[in-house]
Amino acid sequence: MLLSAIGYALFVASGVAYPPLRLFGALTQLLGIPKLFQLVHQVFGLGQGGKIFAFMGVAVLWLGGLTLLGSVWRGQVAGLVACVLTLVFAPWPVALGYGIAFWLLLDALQALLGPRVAGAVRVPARRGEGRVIVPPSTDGAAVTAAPPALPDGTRRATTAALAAGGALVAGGGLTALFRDSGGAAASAPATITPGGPLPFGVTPVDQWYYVSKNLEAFDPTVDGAKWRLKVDGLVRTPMSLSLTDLKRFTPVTEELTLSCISNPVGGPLLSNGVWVGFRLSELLKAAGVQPGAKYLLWEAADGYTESLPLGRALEDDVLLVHTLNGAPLNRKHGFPLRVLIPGRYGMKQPRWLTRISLSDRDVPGYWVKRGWSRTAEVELLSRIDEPQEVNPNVKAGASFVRGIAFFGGKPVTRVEVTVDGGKSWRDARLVAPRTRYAWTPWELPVTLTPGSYELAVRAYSGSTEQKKAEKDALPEGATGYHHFIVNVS
Ligand SMILES: Nc1nc2c(c(=O)[nH]1)N[C@H]1C(S)=C(S)[C@@H](COP(=O)(O)O)O[C@H]1N2
Ligand SMILES: [Mo]
Repeated sequence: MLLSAIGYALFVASGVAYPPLRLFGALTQLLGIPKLFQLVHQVFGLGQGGKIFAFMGVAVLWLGGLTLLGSVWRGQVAGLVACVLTLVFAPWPVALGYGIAFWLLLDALQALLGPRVAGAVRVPARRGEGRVIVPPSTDGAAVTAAPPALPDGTRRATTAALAAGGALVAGGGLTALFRDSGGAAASAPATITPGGPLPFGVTPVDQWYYVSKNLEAFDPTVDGAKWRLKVDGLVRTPMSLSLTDLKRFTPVTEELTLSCISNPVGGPLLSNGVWVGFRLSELLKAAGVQPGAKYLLWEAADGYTESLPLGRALEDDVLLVHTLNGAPLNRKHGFPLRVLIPGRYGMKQPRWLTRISLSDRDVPGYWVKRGWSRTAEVELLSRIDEPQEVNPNVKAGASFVRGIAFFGGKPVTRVEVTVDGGKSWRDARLVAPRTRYAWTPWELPVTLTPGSYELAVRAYSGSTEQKKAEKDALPEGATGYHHFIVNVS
């Protein structure tokens, strides 16, 4: 426990690798594997649930593992084992440091517990011999549980350590859960009372969807005064820009919808906002692109990486933004600077941006390495928001079917709705989006008499039809029609 706390302090203070977080990183890497990803999302839903579970698992493994080690072996041996185990997911100096620290701490602890217990410290060796008479299938945990071998002091110390560890993990989990319930509420689609106000305009910041590779508590907190944006690689003038330096670029305001590639059909992981920032092309012009540069590589304060072909990066619509809906970006959504690339899913657009580097070759980004799309181009989508899929019991009477459609930077030109499971389709009325990058709201007045109706929606962009084939989000983004049954009474 103490060691974990010191290790964590070291990590926060000076960025020394923290084994539990490394382990968590390895685990999320595993969670990116398609099958596991689907499974976790089936069990935990779309929110941060799976990640919290993984993190709690890691905390239990780490604290429980150390406690177990400490109770089975004495100082040196336990330190050695801890070191070897830590080596699996942390660099060797860190593992060695943890091994030695663990050994010293254990010895100190055992000395502190007094002579009676110090005697008990020898017990593990005896238990080691005793293991011969233990059935071969019995592992270390069972051995620890064998009461006669453990004098009271050790048992009490072990129990206390386990209890403290458990309490800490439970506490951490609970805070994480509370944070998450806030986040989940925030990412749910805005509630619609039939005939009431619609979420068709700009999504308020506190209702913006949130997705992060990090547990929310570990999202970076950037100090605006110390923050710098580095521009380097194949540029003529490498730069290091402060927040005030950014003011020299021409301000641009844009309404733009952002959508997560892992959003399922009809899902809540997209929001619409008004952003203020400046054009990336203006910054690149100031830095001067060297011949040979082919890719732009992004880096963010949380270690997130992404890349973009330079040709796309130089187009006028790629923005670096610092303001959402009239206020500076908050921590959650990327303070102080984030990237906007119309037509691509959120994963292509780092928050907490720290570095732009021009390169002659592509380096696959964080999620690309984990099996997600390299280009992440937004699929044409449409969603029914009223009636709500989660609350499909509707009172009879004059009503509307309403929703949104979206195709990145391309216009939505037609939306069709069916209330009879696809036997007949009707044109919905499109509400003109304020900019070409924002979602297109639509509505269809319908009068539903009591009965059961199968609703579905599909959108068009010119001659491009929304894909009907139902595909999971991984790896290229979900496709298929949003459809569900409503009961009218
Ligand atoms: N630095 C960083 N940027 C990131 C991510 C991240 O984990 N770290 N997640 C990406 C993903 S997958 C999405 S969908 C969007 C989500 O942005 P939001 O939570 O502000 O809506 O941020 C993107 N940018
Ligand atoms: Mo995402």
